[in-house]
Amino acid sequence: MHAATQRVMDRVSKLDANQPEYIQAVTSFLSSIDKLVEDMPQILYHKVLDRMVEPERVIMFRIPWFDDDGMIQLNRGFRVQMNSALGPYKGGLRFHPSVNLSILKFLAFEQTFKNSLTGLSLGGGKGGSDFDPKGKSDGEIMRFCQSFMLELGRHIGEDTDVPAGDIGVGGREIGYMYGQYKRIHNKSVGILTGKSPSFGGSFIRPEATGYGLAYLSAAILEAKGKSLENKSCLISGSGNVAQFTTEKLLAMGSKVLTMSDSSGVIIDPSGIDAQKLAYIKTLKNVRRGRIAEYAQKYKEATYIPHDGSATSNPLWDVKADYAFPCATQNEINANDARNLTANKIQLVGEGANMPTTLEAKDILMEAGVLLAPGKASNAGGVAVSGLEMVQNSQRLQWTPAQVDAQLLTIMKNIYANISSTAEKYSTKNNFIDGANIAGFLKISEAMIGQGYV
Ligand code: NDP
Ligand code: 2IT
Repeated sequence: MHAATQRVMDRVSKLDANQPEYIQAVTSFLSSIDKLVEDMPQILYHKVLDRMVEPERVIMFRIPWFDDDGMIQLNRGFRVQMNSALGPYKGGLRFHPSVNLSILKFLAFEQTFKNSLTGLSLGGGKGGSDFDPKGKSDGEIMRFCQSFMLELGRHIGEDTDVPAGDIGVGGREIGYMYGQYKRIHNKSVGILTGKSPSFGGSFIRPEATGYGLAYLSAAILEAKGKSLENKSCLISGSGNVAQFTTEKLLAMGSKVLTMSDSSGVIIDPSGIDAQKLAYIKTLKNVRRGRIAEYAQKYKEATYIPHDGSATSNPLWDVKADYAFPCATQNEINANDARNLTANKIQLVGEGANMPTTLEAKDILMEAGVLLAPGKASNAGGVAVSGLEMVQNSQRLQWTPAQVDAQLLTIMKNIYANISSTAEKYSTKNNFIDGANIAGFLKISEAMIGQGYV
C-alpha cells in the first residue's frame, strides 16, 4: 500500500480498533483506491480519504418502550450520517440484536459509494437499533417504532436524511415510523422511503433490490456471452432481497435450489418455483415463521439446521452455476469460498452488504469467479428509494412499469460504469475495484469542490 493510504488505514485501525466490520469495509475500499493515489495527488493534498473514513456525524440515543406485559424495555438507537457530498444522507435502518456502531458504520460507508454509483444525488447513511423484532407482537413493534421515531425524527428530513428499510425493517415498520413522524411534525413529506404506495411509496421499491441484483448479474453474464436462462442458482436468506431475487431469477428462466434463514438452510433439488416462493412469502412476511417449515410441506426438500456457528455453510456446498448471498455480512467465509470454487461456481452476485469475507473474496477472484460486489449489485433498492424521493417531491406517483424501466436502466449503467472503470484503473472483470473506484471518483470530486467541511 502507498504510504499515505497506509496512514489512513493505520488511523482507522487504531481509533476504531473495536470495530471489526468497519475496519474490514475500509480495508477492502482502500486497497482499491490505493491504485489511484500515485496519479491523483489532489486526493492526498485535500485529505479526501482521511475525511471519508470519518462519519460527518453519529447520533446515538436510548429507546424506551412498553412491552405487552406493561414492562419498560430499553434499546439503543443509532444514525450514522456518513457523507453528504452528493446529497441528503440516504440509507436503511436495521433492527437486529447484533446491531452496533461497527456494523452501522460499515453499512453507512458501503452505502455512500453505492449511492454514488446509482447516479442519483444521494449522500450515505445508515441507522437502526439492537431491538429484536422476532417474537414481538404488532403492538410491541408499533410502540417500539414510535419511540424510535420520537428521537430519530429530530435528525432527519426530506432534504437532510432519508432512511429506509434493511434487515428487520420492512413496509410495516416504515409505515409505523412514518405515521409517528407525521403526527409529531405535522408534515406529510418524504422523510422515509419504502412506504406503502397508498401513502407516497414508490411502486417496485419492495422488489427493487432483488430485481436489480438479477438485472446487474444478467448484464455481467451477457458481456461474457452467458445468461441466467436454464442455470441453477443458490440463494441465501428468505427475506426481502432473497424473495425478490428468486422471483426475478425465475422470470429469467433460472432454477433456484436453496434459501435459508438464521436457523437453517433448505435445499430443494426440484427447484423453488413460483408457487413455492408464494408459500415462502406468506411464511416469512405474514406468519413470520421459520424456513424449516418449508421442508415439512415440500417433502422433496431437505432442511439442514445452520446458525452460523459451523465452520462452513452447507448451502454454499450445493453444486450450481451461480450464487446470490442475500442474508447478511460475512456469510461466505474462506471455507465456503473453497466449496463454491470446487463446485465450479461461475458468478457470485452479492445481494447482501459485504456478505463475503476478505479472504473469501481473494479465493473467489483467484479462481476467476465473476464477483459482483454489493455496492453495485444491490444498489437497485436505494436507486428506487431515490426515485421515491423524486416522486414525493413532485407529489406524483409513477406506474410500476415506469419505475421498473428506470431501475433496469440504472443497473445497466452501473454495469457499464464499474466494468469500464475496472479496465481503466485495475484489471478487466475486477468489479470490486471498478465499483470502489467509480463510486469514489464522483464523491471525491464533490468533496474537493465543497472545500474542507
Ligand atoms: P430481511 O430482514 O427481509 O431478511 C433478512 C434475511 O437474512 C432473513 O432470512 C434472515 O433470517 C437472514 N438473516 C439476517 N441476519 C442473519 C444472520 N445474522 N445470520 C443468518 N441469517 C440472517 O432483510 P433484507 O432482505 O432487507 O436484507 C438482507 C441483506 O440485504 C442485508 O445484508 C441488507 O443489508 C441487504 N440489503 C437490503 C436492501 C433492501 O432494500 N432491503 C438493499 C440492499 C441491501 P431470519 O428470518 O431468521 O431473521
Ligand atoms: O443497503 C441498502 O442499500 C438498503 N438497505 C436500502 C437503502 C435505501 O435507502 O433504500
